[in-house]
Amino acid sequence: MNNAALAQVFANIGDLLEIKGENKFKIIAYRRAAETLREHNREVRVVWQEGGLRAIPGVGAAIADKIDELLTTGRLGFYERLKEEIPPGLIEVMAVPDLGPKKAALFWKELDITSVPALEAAARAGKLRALPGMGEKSEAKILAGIESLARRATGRRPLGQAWSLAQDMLAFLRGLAGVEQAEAAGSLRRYRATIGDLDFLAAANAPGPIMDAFCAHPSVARVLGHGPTKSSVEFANGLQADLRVLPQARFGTLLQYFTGSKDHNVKLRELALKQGLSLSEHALTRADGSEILCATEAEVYAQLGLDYIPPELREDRGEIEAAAKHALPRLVELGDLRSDLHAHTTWSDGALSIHAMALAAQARGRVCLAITDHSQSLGVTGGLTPERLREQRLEINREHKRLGGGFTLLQGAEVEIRADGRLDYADSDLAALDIVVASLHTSLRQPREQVTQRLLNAVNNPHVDIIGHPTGRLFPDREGADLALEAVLRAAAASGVALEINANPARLDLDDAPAYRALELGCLLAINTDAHAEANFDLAHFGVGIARRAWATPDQVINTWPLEKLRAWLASRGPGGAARLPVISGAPALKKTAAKKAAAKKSSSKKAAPKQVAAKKPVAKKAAPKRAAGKQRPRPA
Ligand code: DGT
Ligand code: CA
Ligand code: CA
Ligand code: ZN
Repeated sequence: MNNAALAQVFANIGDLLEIKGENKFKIIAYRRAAETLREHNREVRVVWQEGGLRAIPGVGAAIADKIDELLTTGRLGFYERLKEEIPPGLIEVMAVPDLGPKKAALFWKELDITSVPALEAAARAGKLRALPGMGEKSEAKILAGIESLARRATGRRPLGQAWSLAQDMLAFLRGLAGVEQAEAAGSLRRYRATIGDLDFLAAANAPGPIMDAFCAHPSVARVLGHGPTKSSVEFANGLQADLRVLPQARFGTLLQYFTGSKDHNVKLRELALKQGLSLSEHALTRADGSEILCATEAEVYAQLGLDYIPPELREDRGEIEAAAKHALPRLVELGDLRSDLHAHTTWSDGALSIHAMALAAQARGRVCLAITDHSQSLGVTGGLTPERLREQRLEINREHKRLGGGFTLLQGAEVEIRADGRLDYADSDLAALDIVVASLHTSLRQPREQVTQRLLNAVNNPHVDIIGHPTGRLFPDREGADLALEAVLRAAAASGVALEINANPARLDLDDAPAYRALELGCLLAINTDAHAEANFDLAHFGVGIARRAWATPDQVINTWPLEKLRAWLASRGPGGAARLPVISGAPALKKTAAKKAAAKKSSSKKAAPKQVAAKKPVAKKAAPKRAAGKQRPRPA
């Protein structure tokens, strides 16, 4: 069993327990284990053989025993018994968008529905609408959900699902005798949020043995084609992969060609033709048939008179024109990230203490972490009441001191944008926080106008600094809210709120296109991991990849800012922001200013309607975070 298969068992257990109505902490523990196993950067089987299961974060005794049983016997008694109790087909039923465990259990108990086809038949026959809490509308929604499920089944995989498989295979290829270089190309290298198939490339003089080894790899379920320089395989999870091998001297053109995108390649080939060169994966060929070999991609682009174009930009959105004019932006890089401004701890649904999360962020080179646990109305996550929030502040201040001067802990919250459009905390509570992330998690299926208005309320609330995962989409089975995104982006540009690119590959939200548009309109971005466990901090590169696809430069991403700049920006926000005092540097977890608090007190008698707050918001002069670079960048085609 590979990591993905192991993870799936625990995810399924979580789902089955939820249908059963088990204790939520137990359910969270299994889901967390599933996530940890899926993201773990080593093969769990190998870790198990070394006897190191318990050292994997989030793997306690109960989970370790179950992994041991699975890897020893290929089965898990606990899981088998659970499947006898709860029909496993309900897991698929739950995968229908907007169908939770409660509905799945209801359909099962009332109508004996244990599969998606049975559910579809019942919906078409109009049998669901009579059940408690159901109606014609919800029945129609379920049919639409089943349809979108079918579309996805044939379609693309989330990047995160393909990533670890790709890394395993790359390590394997790089370890083969005769392989001088191996890379994963295609959409994965370009950091598209979803992946059609994997494309592996290797540099070697004798391709035969490499093809054989690739096709015989233990995670390969089926060989679709096995040729002299090209093979195609399918993995157990249905994902397919191609491998191509050419000598090292030709690796540059090979890598360029199979990184794509197709549109980028077509335009590049046209450019080559204008210069009398034909571009293929083998070489650049002159009219007389002589070849120019390129061992690196940089040589390919240089031969055509272009600056090197990073893979994330290769979508024919103006990057070739910009490269010709030496006007490509300096894209944000992983190493630019100084802070992570969205993370959870055991205070709500995270796996680790504040201290442990701070150390984990610090170990990855961050100098600042915002603790943003969930707010009170999100019951399943153990969201914090205002009282608990105030208690948490004491611990954050303590931990901040304990960490010494080199690392800053901020107290924030991921405040729920409730179904009624109000935020989940009173303004006075928000004002006491260093940073506020506002997110949608519930009622995502509200009509467009209503759900858009909720987001606008948050964007316009002067206490909100970041909109978390703005559309709320979740791979593989929850589409984002039906937002009037352009209106939201424009409002964000006006209010100065930053829009998150949530780096978790289950989200990648905003995605590249809306993030590009956001930057065009003058918005700021935040790249956050939304970490719930130590390993989640390693997901930051996914968010950076999406930001790079959006042509983001470091100054447009608030996480790259030096701490003083970030603090000044945070301080400049909020009611009366422009009037606030300078921040005292080196102070423990900063509090929002007295000015901000006073304004909050004035405006809020217990959760004032957000629209009123918005209307009162002064047109505060923002700390000029705005983009010069972005405005100069070439426009997309
Ligand atoms: P995917 O797999 O759908 O997520 O997207 P890609 O970009 O990985 O596409 P894929 O796997 O079909 O092909 C890999 C790259 O190979 C693609 O980005 C560009 C190149 N390529 C494939 N087909 C063509 C083609 O017909 N013409 C040109 N110029 N390039 C192609
Ligand atoms: Ca591909
Ligand atoms: Ca392919
Ligand atoms: Zn979160």
